[in-house]
Amino acid sequence: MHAEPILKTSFVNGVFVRPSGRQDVLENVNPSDPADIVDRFDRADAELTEVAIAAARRASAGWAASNPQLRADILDRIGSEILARRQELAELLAREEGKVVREALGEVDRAGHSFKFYAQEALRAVGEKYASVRPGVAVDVVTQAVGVVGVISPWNFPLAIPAWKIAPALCYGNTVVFKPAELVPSSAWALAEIISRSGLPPGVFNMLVGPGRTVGDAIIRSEHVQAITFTGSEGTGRWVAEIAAARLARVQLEMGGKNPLVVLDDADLDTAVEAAVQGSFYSTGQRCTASSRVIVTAGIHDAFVERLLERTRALRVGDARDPDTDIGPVVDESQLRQNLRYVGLGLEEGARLACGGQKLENANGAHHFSPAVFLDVQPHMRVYREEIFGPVLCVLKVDGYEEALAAAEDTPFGLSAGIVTQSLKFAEDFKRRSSAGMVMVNLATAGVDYHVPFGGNRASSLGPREQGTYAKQFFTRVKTTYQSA
Ligand code: UN1
Repeated sequence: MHAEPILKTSFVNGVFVRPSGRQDVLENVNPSDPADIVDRFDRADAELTEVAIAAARRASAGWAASNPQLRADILDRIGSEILARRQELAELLAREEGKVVREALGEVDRAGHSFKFYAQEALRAVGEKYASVRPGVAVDVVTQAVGVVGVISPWNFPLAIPAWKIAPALCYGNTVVFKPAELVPSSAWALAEIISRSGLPPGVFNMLVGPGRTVGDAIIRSEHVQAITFTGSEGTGRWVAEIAAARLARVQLEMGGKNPLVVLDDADLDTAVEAAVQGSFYSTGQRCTASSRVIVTAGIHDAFVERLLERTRALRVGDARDPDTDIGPVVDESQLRQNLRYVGLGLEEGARLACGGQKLENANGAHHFSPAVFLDVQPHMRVYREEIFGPVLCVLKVDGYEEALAAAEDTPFGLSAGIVTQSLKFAEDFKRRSSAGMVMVNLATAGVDYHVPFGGNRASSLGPREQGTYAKQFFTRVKTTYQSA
């Protein structure tokens, strides 16, 4: 039995708006238990989005000129409350997204720490002074807020990705119109509620729960939104970029990956298996940083595969809130269908399904899917080349390091790449020659720090890096001033 939840709404101009009465209700379903409705939301529409954008616009000049101590205090307060409520927020996150609570706790911490990092950054507004080539002239270079920033975030990190976009946006003096993914509005609402009590002036932060085709579309097309930071699929990213480019708005896109993990003959077997299992299957493989291509040299291939299969078969798939669960449910039915379609495709292409890849029957109707390992994979196969966004790992057997590196590089993506080796020579060479934005040695391809640049190349990312001090490149613009004495 689940109680009928109240109707939640969007946050615009400093208040949670009254329900519209339009009866356009979004039900947030728990993927571990589809009968459990986490929350019900009154969907925002394009009109409310315009109201939010107008509020953000009005608040823009005041916030850009605000005292850095005020910004630091507010961001710190938000971070502190997130960290203080970590257990509760992690359970909510696990309940609406389906990642296990252990991982959700890590995500909540990361969100809290992002706010605290940018609280400090707010106090580090620096400029540069140059000597001019003209006598008697002084040159100053300063950075300033961009204006109104549209934040569009995906369902797989309901709190951390909004945090690492919203915190730097606010830190550098921008105002925000935030649209979370419709699959995970409850963590976003909790974040908005915390932000609503942080002391931010009305209009500086706005959150709209609603569909991409109306709310997202209005944000992307609005001439008053100067910058859009987006994380999601490559297809949607291209759509965002096209519209933004046409009106010359700034964009930052984080999209897909088909990340390689190279395992060399000299690898420590435990490290290799752990990195593969964690990188490929944790978070149900629903991470753009997941390692879905494991490229293994011939000498270690059979031993690695044997241990990998043993470990994979032992993983427990179940309810995200059960402490015994390793892999939570697939987020929804359409993602499950995609996973199953790719498993079918892999078999048609001639790869050998060594374990998993099945929908697991489940009394409560949750979408459980057993982590899959494909062997005898060829580099041209679509199952090996295209992003699936599920726990499906392809093993490619290669002869040696050079062939492994070439295989790792043979992809339209370029987000994360890993290598497991005990050789300093190969580790250094891989770090130098990999064209991925993030390179991992003896670590899983997924799982990153919050205070250093995040992002990739080619079809994975567009625009400046996220996170850390590098985020400033996207969230500020540069002004050069000349003054004659
Ligand atoms: C991580 O692997 O720790 O959408 C972060 C994603 C990424 C975040 C991954 N933007 O999966």
